[in-house]
Amino acid sequence: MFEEIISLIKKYDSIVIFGHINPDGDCYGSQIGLREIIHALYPNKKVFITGTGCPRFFSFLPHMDVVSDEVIKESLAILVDGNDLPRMEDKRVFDCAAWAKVDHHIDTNTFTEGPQVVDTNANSCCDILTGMAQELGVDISPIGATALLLGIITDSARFQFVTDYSVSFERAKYLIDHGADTTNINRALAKTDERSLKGRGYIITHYKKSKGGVIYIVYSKEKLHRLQLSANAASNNINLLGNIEGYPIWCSFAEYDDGRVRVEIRSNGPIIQPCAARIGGGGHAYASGATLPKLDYSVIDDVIADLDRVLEEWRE
Ligand SMILES: [Mn+2]
Repeated sequence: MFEEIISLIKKYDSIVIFGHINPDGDCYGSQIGLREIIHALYPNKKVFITGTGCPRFFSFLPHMDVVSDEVIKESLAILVDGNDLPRMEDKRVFDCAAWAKVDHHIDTNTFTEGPQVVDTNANSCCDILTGMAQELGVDISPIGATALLLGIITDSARFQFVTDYSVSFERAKYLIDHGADTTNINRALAKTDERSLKGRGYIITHYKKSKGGVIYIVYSKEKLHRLQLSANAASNNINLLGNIEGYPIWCSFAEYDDGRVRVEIRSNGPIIQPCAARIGGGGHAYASGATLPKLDYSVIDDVIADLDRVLEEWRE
């Protein structure tokens, strides 16, 4: 499964691992985990991770690297947890010498630059990379094991989705046997503060319901400033609107300081990925996102109307 990527890795002394826009635990964990796998196989290769990563885990996992433009140009780029070059956070991914990809998102078949391993049945990209370590007989380091377990735990929201976790649990056991630090992962994930508590209070008391029964919330940047919340932090509260009986679709719209709007859509009923694709986004069947160019309430009404329609068809 990984032969083509491995033979490409062999050809390059320098490798840069790219993660997606709005990096999450799976993206950041995949970057570190893959670097540890490559280091275990080829100790002399230089492997860098680029982007902002997830600072909340920096107390026990590595910081991101500063990579010069010169290094980028001579490096193999490996994309993790994102389906194509434009999805990557560090846009210098376009300047690399060659490309490969490992991902678990719905594949749009637009990535044609090099070998790829895509498994849309995998619960996380870290699941796939753990399978890679096992298949190649890698003795993964405790840092790599912790990073990969972080992605398995966060992308499954701590194994709470309705899906088959049997393979993930086997992989998690392999990682724990290799020294994954579950205590620090759980402490970092449990940590909160008063500001985020107030943010959660806001969404629970201010969400709206569409005619068709879609639950949603819109955050203007003025509102976010008053709440002292970033658009990303607000978007990450989306699942507080989830699993309310009778409301299988929930979504949020959060305006960034630069005026663009982050859209997150979730479902435990109809498949909503095509709705996200229609506004230029994508993701998974039941968890997708997009970015709108500006806060336009008529566009938001259109998105909600589209979701209402999907919901109505599903109910029939
Ligand atoms: Mn992921």
